[in-house]
Amino acid sequence: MKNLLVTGGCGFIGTNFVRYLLSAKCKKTGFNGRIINVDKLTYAGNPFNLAEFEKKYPDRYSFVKSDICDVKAMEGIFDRFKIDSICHFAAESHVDRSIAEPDTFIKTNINGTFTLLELARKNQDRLLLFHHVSTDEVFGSLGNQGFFTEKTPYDPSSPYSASKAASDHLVRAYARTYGLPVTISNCSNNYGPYQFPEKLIPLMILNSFKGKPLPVYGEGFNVRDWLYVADHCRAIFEIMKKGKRGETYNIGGHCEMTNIDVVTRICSMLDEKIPQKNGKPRKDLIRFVKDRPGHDLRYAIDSSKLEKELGWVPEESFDTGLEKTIDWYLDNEGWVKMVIDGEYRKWIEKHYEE
Ligand code: NAD
Ligand code: TDX
Repeated sequence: MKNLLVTGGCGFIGTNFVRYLLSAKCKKTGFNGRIINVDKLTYAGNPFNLAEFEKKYPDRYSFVKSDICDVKAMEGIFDRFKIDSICHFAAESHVDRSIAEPDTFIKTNINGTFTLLELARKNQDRLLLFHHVSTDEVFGSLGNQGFFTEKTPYDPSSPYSASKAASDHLVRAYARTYGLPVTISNCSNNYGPYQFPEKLIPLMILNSFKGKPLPVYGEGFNVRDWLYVADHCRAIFEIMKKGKRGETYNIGGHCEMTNIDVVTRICSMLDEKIPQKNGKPRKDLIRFVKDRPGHDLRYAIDSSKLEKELGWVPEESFDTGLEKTIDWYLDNEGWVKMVIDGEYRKWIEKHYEE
């Protein structure tokens, strides 16, 4: 992989992935190619996350602001950078937004993936890999028992998960029909640094830190299988290097928790670190609010294929990962202010108008 196109690299997982590949730790993995990060910079994309790398590694990292749905622009990028491999993160990713306004989910997640697949097909002579980053939400909801395996039938519940399911099907179809070298990963809920504070864990960390209400949907009994983002990034790169072409791999942390347990754990960790001035426990801030429509009850991943075939196991437990995450949000007030105020958006408009 000499010229790796990373889409959506200014979002949460994409940022962590690029940082992982360019970090000293990753030297061991043998990646010494160039990363071309293409991101539209939606509300969820922050170019400052990786800005330092443009200066630090001008030969190894380039950023291009572009919409993956823009065929002409993407064609130019494939030609200019001689793209030979792709790791596709770019997506609209928030379930609640997909319920309120599904339109962009269909455009980016389905049409955007289609655009990339077509360009990959046109450049197939030099294409080594198209890795598609997807989610466990494509499988729909589990009852109280069982796990999602790679063979579980798709049964998506939200416009978001339906759009991701459609993109997974397209990727698989391009492998079968055109022989495109693809791998797909379906991962459970991620948490960690740089996650936009609309998602459960960063929202609860920041609200509880400020003494604001903590909105828990329904009764808080829905279960998610949490994975620290660095473990996800490592899994993706292992699959890219060693995964069998045409195959799907589930990625999960063996870490099922009810939402109410997650929120309570965040409250108690923060109470231990920085007690509230009024002396009250932060769990008193929890408010049970109207449930999400079509709210999947439970997700749980069986990642034994990845573990057995590629030797990957998660390094972080929920407690160690959560502690790192809380510390990151407390230590990075500037980043939090920047994304909440949206101040940097003015900079983006000015900078990219030229
Ligand atoms: P995110 O919302 O934080 O980041 C998405 C990035 O994509 C942003 O930088 C955004 O600007 C960019 N983007 C959006 N539309 C674009 C377009 N049309 N063209 C170019 N760039 C565009 O999302 P995330 O949480 O980092 O998720 C990344 C990928 O991982 C997604 O495909 C998501 O479905 C998948 N995933 C996420 C999780 C999770 O828990 N967050 C779990 C499993 C899989
Ligand atoms: O305020 C909240 N209160 C609440 O109870 C929010 C934001 C969420 N929730 C619940 C809904 C879910 O059961 O917490 C759980 C997690 O919610 P999100 O953080 O919105 O994540 P989820 O809907 O599970 O989807 C996430 O994981 C899979 C990512 O957003 C997806 O991109 C990924 O594919």
